[in-house]
Amino acid sequence: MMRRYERGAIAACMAMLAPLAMGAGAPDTAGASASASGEQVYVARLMPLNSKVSGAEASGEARFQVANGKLTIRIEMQGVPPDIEHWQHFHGFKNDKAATCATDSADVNHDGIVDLIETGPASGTTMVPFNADPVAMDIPSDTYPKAAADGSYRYEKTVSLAAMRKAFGKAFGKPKLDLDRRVVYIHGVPSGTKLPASVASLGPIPAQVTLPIACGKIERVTR
Ligand SMILES: [Cu+2]
Repeated sequence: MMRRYERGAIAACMAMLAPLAMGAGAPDTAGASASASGEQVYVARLMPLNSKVSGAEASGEARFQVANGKLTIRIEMQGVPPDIEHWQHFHGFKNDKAATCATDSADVNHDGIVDLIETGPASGTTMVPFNADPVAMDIPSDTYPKAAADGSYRYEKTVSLAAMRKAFGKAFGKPKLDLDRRVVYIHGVPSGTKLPASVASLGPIPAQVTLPIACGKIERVTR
């Protein structure tokens, strides 16, 4: 008697909940490609830019792993100007526009160099720094990685995803990082590098520091 009553009640409940469950199913489906742990991986393959100026064919990979409430950023570069610090960030747009890497055609003043400002139309603005403390969102800092004498470096940092989203939201109006709409830029040629006066930079920062030397579009990797 009791058992039958319970079964009936459960069936009625399920019938009532069915439309709700279907409605709630949509976001679940969208996240279905993530693995059981909820891990998401994004990769950007970095290709050289301005190699005529840098004298280096900078290339490498940036990898972003989202898992267990953390974001781990790993960047490995080769062929970059050695023994100097290299600014590195993801760049993007505040709206939903997807950023792409600037190409030679972005050199609108035809000085033979695609400077940071000229990357803007394709790549948007400088967003998150990959330095000692990405969450602090301090773009001008001296805590970016320094390349070894062989022109390589490796960077790895794990941050709280919640803290990163909060800082990002404060700076750009919404907390979603939207990694697959961003590009990664590596910057920097030696301070003594002669550049035309037409090469623009970020405020008072020397153009040698912000000169883009590699770029890669971040893409979601299906696992
Ligand atoms: Cu940058």
